[in-house]
Amino acid sequence: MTQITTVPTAPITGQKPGTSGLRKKTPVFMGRHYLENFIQATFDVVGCAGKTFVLGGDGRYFNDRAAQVILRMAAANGAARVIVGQGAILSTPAASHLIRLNGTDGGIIMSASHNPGGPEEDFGVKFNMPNGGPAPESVTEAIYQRTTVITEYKVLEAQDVDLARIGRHQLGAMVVDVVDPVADYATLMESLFDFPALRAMFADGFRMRMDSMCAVTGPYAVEILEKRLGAAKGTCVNATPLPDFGGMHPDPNPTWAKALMDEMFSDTAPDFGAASDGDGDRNMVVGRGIYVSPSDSLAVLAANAHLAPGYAKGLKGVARSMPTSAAADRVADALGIGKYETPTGWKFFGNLLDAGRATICGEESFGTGSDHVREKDGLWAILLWLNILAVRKQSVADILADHWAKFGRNYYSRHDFEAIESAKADAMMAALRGSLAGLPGQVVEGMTITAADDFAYTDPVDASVSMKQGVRVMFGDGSRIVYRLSGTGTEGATLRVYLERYAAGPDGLDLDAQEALAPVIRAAHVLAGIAAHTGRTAPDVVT
Ligand code: VG1
Ligand code: CO
Repeated sequence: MTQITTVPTAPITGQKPGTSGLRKKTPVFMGRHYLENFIQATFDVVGCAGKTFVLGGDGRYFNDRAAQVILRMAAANGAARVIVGQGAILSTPAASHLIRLNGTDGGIIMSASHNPGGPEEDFGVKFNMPNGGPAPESVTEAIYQRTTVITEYKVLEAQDVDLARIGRHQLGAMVVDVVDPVADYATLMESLFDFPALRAMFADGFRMRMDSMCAVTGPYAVEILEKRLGAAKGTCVNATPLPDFGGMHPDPNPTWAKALMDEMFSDTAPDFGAASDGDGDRNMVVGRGIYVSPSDSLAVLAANAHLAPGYAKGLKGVARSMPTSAAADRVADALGIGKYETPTGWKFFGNLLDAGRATICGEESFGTGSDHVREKDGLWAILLWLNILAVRKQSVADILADHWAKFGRNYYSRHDFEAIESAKADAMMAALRGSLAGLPGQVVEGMTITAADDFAYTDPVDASVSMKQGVRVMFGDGSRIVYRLSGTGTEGATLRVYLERYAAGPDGLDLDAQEALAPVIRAAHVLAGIAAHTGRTAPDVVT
């Protein structure tokens, strides 16, 4: 007979989920009662008795042991059934799909996404709702409140479940179904994209490099690209997930995916390059000799999605996070479909997708996705690009040039200033917020400020309000600067400065983004007093 133990505990400060779940240094998560408190608080808020959940993670250090703890706690709290990816592995989009496919009551995803992993790096946990999407602020806030008053948690006294063995297991009265992490997801992709056309393209010699950054998409990419689509062996690199991501920073951007960038800009570059992040929800796409900014990628995907079978009927609407460039808005206007501007974080797209208002969503932070799941989806975006390339039979560079010629170009860049002392970053943001009222009418770098505010969002579906989502400064020529502090970091503060400038064309469409944005970048430093407040004169990461 297995026994349920009730363990006395006390609140641990700081268990407040950020942009995407609770993320902390791994040793913090492994500390006494830390994981247990957060999981019990989650079950207390969302309910557990009689329910079915999905469980999986990106395979980072502590993923396997955390899964066993969560399973024992789910069993002790009366869950009926948990569906777990083999080895406790599921990419975030695959977890979202399994939650929906099986009509479950939600899921727990173990990941700190693009943050490095390992004994001294980052770990994270988040709860996703029955729709497959990240819990909205009302739920994460309730979970946080619960962590501040928790007095006990329940856990089953039992041995580990053998998560290596696919099939049905029993944990006390709870059923544990261990499933292939890839199969259902691959089937979903096959239902959306023209696999025969993609197979033909690869058979014709199309070459690609897919860099999974030693993170979770490796097995998904090998199965779909190499096995089902016939891409050459070796197309997928860094395809074995490692607990510390091979010491890499699994963030698919030009800085951290430098090897891919170097390859794509070399003489031997293949036709197409792509990378994905720790948990598989982000993507970077690169053409031969050309980088595609995520904001442009969203716009190109929106403009061409109808070329893929899953979107042949057209899109209902396009949604982007506020800091993402307005390039997608121009496509929505041209298509005569809805456009939405939400706060940063995928949880804000859920209602729009559920309500059928938006079909495709995207963020400047290398996140794109659609209503096929309720998370952003790295491989989905890569496959949609491949489908578009297969139909249009043009290079990435030509597709971008055509797009800019038609819609104009929103030059865009994000500058990150990492590991700033929190007090200094907070002081800078406070001063900036205090200065907003006086900004309109001022001229900086020859550009007149027309509006300045702190972005607030009212959800058009449930009317929930989210305040203080980022400071925006808008200029008469359509340029824009956005400032916000990251909500996913685990060390100090990261200041994100988002820079945008519109060029209508036909001239001036092929400048280097940093050059085109130079006056906006200078204005951003002047207006916020970045150096005076933080001592930083140059960003750590430029995307
Ligand atoms: C960042 C990105 C945001 C993204 C979030 C989660 O958040 O800016 O767009 O949704 O990460 O992505 P922040 O608060 O650090 O700016 V993932 O792939 O880490 O789940
Ligand atoms: Co991610």
